[in-house]
Amino acid sequence: MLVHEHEPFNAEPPRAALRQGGPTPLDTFYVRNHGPVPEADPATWRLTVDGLVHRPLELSLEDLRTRFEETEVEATLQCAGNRRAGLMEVRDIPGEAPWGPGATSTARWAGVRLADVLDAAGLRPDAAHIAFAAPDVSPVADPPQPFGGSVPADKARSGEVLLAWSMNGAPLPPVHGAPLRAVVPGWIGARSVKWLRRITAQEHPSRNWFQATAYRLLPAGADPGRAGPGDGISLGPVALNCDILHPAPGARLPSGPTRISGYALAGEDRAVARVDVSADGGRSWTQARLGPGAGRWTWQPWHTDLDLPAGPVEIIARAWDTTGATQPESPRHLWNPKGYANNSWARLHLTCD
Ligand SMILES: Nc1nc2c(c(=O)[nH]1)N[C@H]1C(S)=C(S)[C@@H](COP(=O)(O)O)O[C@H]1N2
Ligand SMILES: [Mo]
Repeated sequence: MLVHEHEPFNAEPPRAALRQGGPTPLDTFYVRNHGPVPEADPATWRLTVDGLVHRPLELSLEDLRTRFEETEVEATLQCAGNRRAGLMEVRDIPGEAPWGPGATSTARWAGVRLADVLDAAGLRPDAAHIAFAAPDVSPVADPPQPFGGSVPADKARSGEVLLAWSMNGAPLPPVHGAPLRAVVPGWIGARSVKWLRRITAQEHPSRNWFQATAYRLLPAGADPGRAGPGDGISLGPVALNCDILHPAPGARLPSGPTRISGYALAGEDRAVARVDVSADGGRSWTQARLGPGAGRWTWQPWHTDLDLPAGPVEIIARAWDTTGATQPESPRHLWNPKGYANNSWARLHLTCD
């Protein structure tokens, strides 16, 4: 892992570790923490469901396992800060980690559907948002506060949103949210709240600092130190993205046929329709081969073979989604003061002999 920070722990897998696609091994899955990992005793741990519900609930892990059907969803999580390093090449972003393309990983998550738990609680018609709260107090927040966030009730009631206790068939590791976390496929990782303690149905989106103030797209000229609740654009569904995982950046290779591979991800209700790869600055494009193994909520591995000339080469990749949208060409057009949602074309520089 490439460790960005030890306290709190923040790390991403190197490109080579993500290369095989499919579920990411647990010891390789990226970690994004804003505070210390809270300890929880599974025996005394309780989940509270309250707010605009007819029947507030207090559930133990045993209650969750016995009262609701267990279900599994394979889903990719992607941090809104993924590929921030590309934005930092345009202009520095002080105080934020220079994430490469590895702030994203995929797992088979098992647990119960949030929809089933909300049904048991009886959502009132005025419940428009479902808020998640955790106990990890982050000193980054102003004022310091536990991590939280919300999703619209429609998303919360869709079958893919889980309260998960297992990852790739193993118990959820502490660093990934044990004993229980939300998993919100298709949305920025920040909404998949770890160490979940409380679910609140409410009329308004979460006022937690991590939703009201952070994880928002500010205009390029804004001072992030002065941003307050509601400033900028709230990030929700993941933006269409892709990156190149192989060869490694800066590699020296023999010229000739070369395998280029990577991942693409389309958020929420879109899927990856095509990935184009170019070795001549975008004058000509080759369509990469997609798959196998992409599910409704997972990244799309892709590869192609290009005949590379001798000398310095720039490889470019861009994905298209099922709505016909593609990625923006340059991080210059996307730069924002907190460095979120860099989904510009992937670029890789190589030298061929
Ligand atoms: N309680 C809590 N939940 C959290 C976070 C956090 O710091 N605290 N980080 C969020 C962010 S920004 C991301 S991208 C994902 C990362 O999940 P992972 O560490 O399991 O990869 O968790 C989200 N859930
Ligand atoms: Mo994140």
